[in-house]
Amino acid sequence: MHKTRLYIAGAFVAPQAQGYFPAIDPATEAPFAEVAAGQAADIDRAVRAAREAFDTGIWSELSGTSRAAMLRLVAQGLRARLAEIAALEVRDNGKPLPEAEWDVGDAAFAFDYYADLAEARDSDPEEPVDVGDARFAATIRREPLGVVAAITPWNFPLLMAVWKVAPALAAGCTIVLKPSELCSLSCEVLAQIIHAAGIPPGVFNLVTGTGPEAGQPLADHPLIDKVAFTGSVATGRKVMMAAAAGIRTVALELGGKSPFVIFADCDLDKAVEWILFGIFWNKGEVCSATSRVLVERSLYPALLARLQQATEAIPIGAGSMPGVKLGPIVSQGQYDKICAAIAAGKASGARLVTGGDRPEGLTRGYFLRPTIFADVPTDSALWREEIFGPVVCVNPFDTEAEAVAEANDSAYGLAGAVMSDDLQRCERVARKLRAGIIWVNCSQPTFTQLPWGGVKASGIGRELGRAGFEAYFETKQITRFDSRQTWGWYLGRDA
Ligand code: TXE
Repeated sequence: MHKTRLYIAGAFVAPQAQGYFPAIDPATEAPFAEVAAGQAADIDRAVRAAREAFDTGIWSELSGTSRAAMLRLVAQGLRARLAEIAALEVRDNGKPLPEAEWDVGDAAFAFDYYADLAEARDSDPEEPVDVGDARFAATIRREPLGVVAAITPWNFPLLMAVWKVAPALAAGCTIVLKPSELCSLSCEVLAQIIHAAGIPPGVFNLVTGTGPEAGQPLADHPLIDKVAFTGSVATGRKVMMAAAAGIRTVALELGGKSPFVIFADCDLDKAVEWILFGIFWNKGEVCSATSRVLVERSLYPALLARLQQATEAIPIGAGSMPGVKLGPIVSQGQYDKICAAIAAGKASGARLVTGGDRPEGLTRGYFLRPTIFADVPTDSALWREEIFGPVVCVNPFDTEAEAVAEANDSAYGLAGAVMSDDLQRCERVARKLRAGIIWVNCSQPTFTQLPWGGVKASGIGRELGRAGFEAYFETKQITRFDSRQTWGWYLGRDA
């Protein structure tokens, strides 16, 4: 069985304590690899390697163009191994193969995109600022902020890592990546590709391991400058507390319970298509999933009927099987968590329209039928808390104002979607929804060029786009006094 390695200071190494845990295929419940269980000592070595690589300037002082050339090699490496990585991701996470292929393609594109931004920065490193006093020449410089700790989740194991690694490396930072213990394997391949691209030792480091044993020591490490985290609110809070102790920059991408407002004037099939994609792609293990659907009352019965029929027709099975649109849940733990949420939902008085149990014939693997609840009490956990699985809540509304108020009545604010043939109405609602990401007449399409992140409990900061690049810089002002001039406050003008 394959045993993964850590990647520290340019070398693939075993964890110091020689510990391993199994990688489980969620479609069969069988172990298929042994994952290196990095611990505090490994984290310390990796952070020190990243610190040294940053401080010596072997990466941060290269031109953006030189960094870009290597990042483009990483993009090429990902494309060359796309089929292999996608298959690995399916085995580790359970997602349908075409969705895993999108992830790898998007990851490669992100390296190319941030290579372009690194290159563009070369021609524009400093911004002159007129301070209104001719004796001074001032500029603003953007400098790479230092050593980054990236702690990432299991739902898009490669892609969520790349959303941090690509812009951080493009900016000139060095990084220690700690992926989720549930899905670590694609990040080992990423390390191999980064190594082959010639990125200097210590610039990128990978330490796999559990949250408490590897994640927490990484978040706590005094030599890091920033923690970039994607995961649960509870762990995000711990990461932020660690950052507070060390006064370090923190970026958090946490969960959501995103609303999708559907008006009665829209095409029924288009609405159903986007509701399905909004909650069932990637098994609903998506932070931006539109898991609360609000439907204008006159369309509500017809929409529910069509949605039920289409949901019951979704092909379920191992992600590697052709035609499958819903794979197994990532792990036993996540499966149990979703089943508990469904049981609590039933007890809350919500109406179970379809799903909520194991599909017939699939006795092994963490398979769950796609689930619809209707008439959900809005004070229930089912309506308010993230489930992170293929479970959607659907409720009716009467007026636009009521829909907006209901949509915004959430602790979260990651995403929101609106659908109507009245585009002016869509624009109105888009502006009123309190979230970082709004989709009009669709749900979920995600572009590397656009900023990604949320408000309220959904997090702090933005990834992707230009904002996701700027997030890895610090701002420095340089104020230059004309030495031919005299300041003259203490020594007098003629001194
Ligand atoms: O998340 P954790 P889990 C939500 C989703 C899911 C729930 C639990 O609702 O059901 O979180 O998932 C690392 N110090 N999301 O338990 O624990 C951990 O090893 C430092 C939403 O997997 O947040 C992993 O690498 N790190 C989400 C990462 O944190 C720690 C994606 C995320 O794991 C740590 C995933 C600690 N003390 C889950 N403890 C999204 N926003 O997309 C754990 N980790």
